[in-house]
Amino acid sequence: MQSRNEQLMAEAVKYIPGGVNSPVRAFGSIGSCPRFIKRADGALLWDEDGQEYIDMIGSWGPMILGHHHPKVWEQVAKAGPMGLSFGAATAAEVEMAKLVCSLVPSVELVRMVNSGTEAVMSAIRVARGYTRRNKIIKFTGCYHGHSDGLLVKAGSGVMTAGVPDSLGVPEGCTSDTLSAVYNDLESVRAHFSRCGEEIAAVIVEPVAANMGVVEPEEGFLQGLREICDQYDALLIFDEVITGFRLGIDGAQGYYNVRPDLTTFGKIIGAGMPVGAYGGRREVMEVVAPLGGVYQAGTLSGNPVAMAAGMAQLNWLKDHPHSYETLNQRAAAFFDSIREMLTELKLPWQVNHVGSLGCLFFTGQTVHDYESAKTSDTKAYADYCNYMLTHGVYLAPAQFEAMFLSMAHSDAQLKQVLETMRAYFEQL
Ligand code: HOZ
Repeated sequence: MQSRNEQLMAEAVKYIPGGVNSPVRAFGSIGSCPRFIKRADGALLWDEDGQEYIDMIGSWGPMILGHHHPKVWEQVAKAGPMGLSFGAATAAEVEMAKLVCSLVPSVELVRMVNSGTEAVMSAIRVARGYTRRNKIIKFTGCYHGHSDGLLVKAGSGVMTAGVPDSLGVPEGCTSDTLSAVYNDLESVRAHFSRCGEEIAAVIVEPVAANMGVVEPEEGFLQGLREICDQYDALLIFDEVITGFRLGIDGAQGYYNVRPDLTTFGKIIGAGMPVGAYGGRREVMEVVAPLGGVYQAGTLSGNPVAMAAGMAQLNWLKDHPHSYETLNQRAAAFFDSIREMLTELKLPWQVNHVGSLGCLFFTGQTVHDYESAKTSDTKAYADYCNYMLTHGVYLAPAQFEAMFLSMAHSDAQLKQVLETMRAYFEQL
């Protein structure tokens, strides 16, 4: 007999391409049936079959306080009845912008949008408009959403599906996108030596988290800053994943490097569809209606999304030690996986930065896209299916991260470790 998840998938494929609204959700790379999630609370999820999971994804990052946080929910419940969308200016947007600018020192002006993809697409346009240059550098394996110009050697879903670049993206859209190697400043310098005066910006995930998790090596982010300064190009940090996660001031605070522009994603809306881009006043002043770079959106700064996001950001601001606790707990968790692998003589790699981490099924250290690709994705699929069947909800793809939240208890993390151990021991 089919499970409810299977029944739903059978129905979904009739009406939705591949049955899902985002490819990674299809569970294709692990050869399994998607879990249709019915409800979530704290660090737990329940699917339509009633199976309970410890959630190690957290909606791909934004649920840093866990699901259904009372403070967030209280504000959403207040904002909803006042109106779902006005397509007009609201006090909440002003408050949100003020809050983001006060929390992230490099951001002096900020514009709300509806997703990380939109934020990055807009930030690139701003960088081009400000510098009057066209080329951008991105890093192989870094994912910046699915806008045309950035679907070049993107990581994540594209990497998992084995699609190097997307169909439907005309060459003209990507001809100004140059690829460099993550953690390799020479590969960046080579582009600048060839055509530095044409390069508008370098965009980077300060911690790469869409080819699995890859930490920037010492001096890498600082080196990017120096090269950009040398050539009057802008440095864009895509903090869709790291923003308000590694700390209240994101990766730029964690590594003490100040970008010109920053993009944020769903964490700014506590899981509601929100993104934002912001940066130096002088640069952001090119955005319409102040300047000549057009960017717009009826739903941008949506009142309910702003209420949810502000509740989460205010909570984080009012609990400055919460990051320390989360990062310490995460360090202990990822260290335990490493120790377990050593004890069981398994050669795999654990990469982590703060509450982001991942397990690569490779014996090589992973520091860029090429080394990430040495991971055995079949081994990951087997492991992931075991974990799912035993109540741990992991990303259904090797090249994604685990996201710990402040709602994960020691007992829940211990349970995840015990489930991993049970899997490793039966290999
Ligand atoms: N790599 C994406 C999160 N950064 C996966 C989520 C999705 O594409 O739906």
